[in-house]
Amino acid sequence: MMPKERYIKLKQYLSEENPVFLEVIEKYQTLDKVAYRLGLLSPEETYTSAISWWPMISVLGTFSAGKSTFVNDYVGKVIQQTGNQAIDDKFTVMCYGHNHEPVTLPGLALDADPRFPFYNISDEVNKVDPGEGSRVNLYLQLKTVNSEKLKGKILIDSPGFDADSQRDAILRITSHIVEMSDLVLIFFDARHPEPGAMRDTLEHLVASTIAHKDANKVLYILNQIDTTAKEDNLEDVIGSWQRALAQEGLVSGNFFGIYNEDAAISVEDDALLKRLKGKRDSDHARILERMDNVGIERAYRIIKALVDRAKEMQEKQIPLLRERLQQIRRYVWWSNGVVLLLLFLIAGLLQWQFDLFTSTVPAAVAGGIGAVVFFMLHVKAGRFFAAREAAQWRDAQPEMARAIMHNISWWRLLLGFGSGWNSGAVTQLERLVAQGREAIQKLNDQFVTPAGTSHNVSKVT
Ligand SMILES: Nc1nc2c(ncn2[C@@H]2O[C@H](COP(=O)(O)OP(=O)(O)O)[C@@H](O)[C@H]2O)c(=O)[nH]1
Ligand SMILES: [Mg+2]
Repeated sequence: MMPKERYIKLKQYLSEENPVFLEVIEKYQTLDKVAYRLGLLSPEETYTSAISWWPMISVLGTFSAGKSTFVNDYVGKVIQQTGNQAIDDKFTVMCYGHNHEPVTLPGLALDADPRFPFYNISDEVNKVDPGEGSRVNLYLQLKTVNSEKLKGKILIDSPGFDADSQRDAILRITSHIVEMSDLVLIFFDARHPEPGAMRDTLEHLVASTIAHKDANKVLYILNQIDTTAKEDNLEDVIGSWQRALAQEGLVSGNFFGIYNEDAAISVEDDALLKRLKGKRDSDHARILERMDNVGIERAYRIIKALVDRAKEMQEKQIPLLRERLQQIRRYVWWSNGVVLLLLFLIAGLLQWQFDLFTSTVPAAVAGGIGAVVFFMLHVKAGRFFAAREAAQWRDAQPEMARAIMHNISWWRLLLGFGSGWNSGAVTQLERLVAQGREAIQKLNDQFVTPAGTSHNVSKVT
C-alpha cells in the first residue's frame, strides 16, 4: 500500500476514535516528507507503518497457563481452542469484525491493514531465520470477532513459550509484539509451584521485557491459583514466584494472581474459597482496568513515537549525514586536485613537446576540453566515494546508506554542505517536536483527572 492510500485509510479508521489522531496523522505526513527530502525514507515507505495505530494487548506465557481461556473469557466468546496440549501454535491477532461467526484470515492479511503493526514482519523474520519470512502464515493468523470488547483494540493470543525449543522466527515475532504492544500480559501457571523449572522461559520473557524502557506496560500474571487449594498454600506459591521474578529484576507492582472461575477446580472449604476469590477478584479487576484504559496509553505512544523520531532525525541522523557528506566531499576535492594537477601536467607536456595550443589547437578549446574532463571525473569521484561510504552503512543503518546516495549531487559536492544545507528540514523537525509536546498536553487535559492522577499511563516525557 502506498503512503497516500495509507494516510487516507488511517484517517477513516481513526477519526471516530479520537479527534487528536487526525492532527497526529498529518504530523506523521510532515515527518515522512522531511524524511523523503533527506533520503532517509524511500517514497513507498512511511513512518505510519512502524507503529500500531490501534491499542494492542498481547498475552504471552508458558504452555497451558490458561492464556486462551483468559482471552475467551475477556472477549465473551469461545474463539480460541483451549486444552492441555499445545493446540494453537500460532500467534492469533484478534480484532473487531461485523460477521456473526469469527472469521480466520491468514497472517499475510495483516500486511494489508494499516492498523496492524505487522507490516514488515516477514522481513524481520527473514533476518533471523532466512526463508521463514515467506512462511509467515505458519506463525500468524488474524481473527475478526463480533465482540464489543474488541472494538478499537487488538488482542493477541500466543502459542506457549518454551525458550529451549523455540525457533528464532517465534522469538523474533515475540519481541516484535512486546515492542509494539501497549500492554503485555505474561501468564505463568501456579500448578508449577517450582518456578525454577521454568527459569529459562522466565529469563527470556521477563528479562527481555524488563529491559524495555516502559516496563510498566508488562503485567506478570500467576494464573490458576485455584489449584493451590489442594495444599492450601496460596501465599507460599505466590511468594516463591514473586522471588523468582524479583531475581530477574522485576521490582513489584505489576504482579497478579488470578484464576478462571469456569475452569477452576472445586474448592470445598468455604473460608479458603473466599480467600482465593478475594485475591482473584481484586487482581482480575485491576487487570481489566488496565486493559480498558489501553487506548489512552496508545494515544500517548503514537505521539511519543513521532516526537522521538523527529528528535532522532534532528539530533542524530542529520548531523551524522552532514558529517559523512562533508567527508565524502573532502575526498572528492582531493581527487579533484589530483585530476587538475594531471590535466595541467599533460597540457604542459603537450605544449612543451608539440607547441600544440598556439599552433593547432586554440587555448580556449583546450581549456574547454579540460573543463569537461574535470567535470566528468568530479561526478565519477562523487559517486565512487559515496558508494564506498554507503556500503559501510548498508547493514547497520540502511536509511543512512540511502540518504548518502540521495544527497550527492555534483553541485552540492562542489558547493558543500554548510549550515544552510537542509536547514528547512531542521526547522520543520523542531516544529514537529514542539507540536508533539502540545498534543501530549492536550491528551493530558483530556485524560488526567482533577486529582492529578493519570490512568496509569506509562511515563512520557
Ligand atoms: N484449574 C484451572 N484450570 C485452568 C485455568 N485456566 C485454564 N485452565 C485449564 O488449563 C488448560 C490450558 O488452558 P489454555 O487456555 O488452553 O492454556 P494456553 O496454552 O495458555 O492457551 C485448559 O484445560 C483449561 O481449562 C484456571 O484458572 N484454573
Ligand atoms: Mg492457547
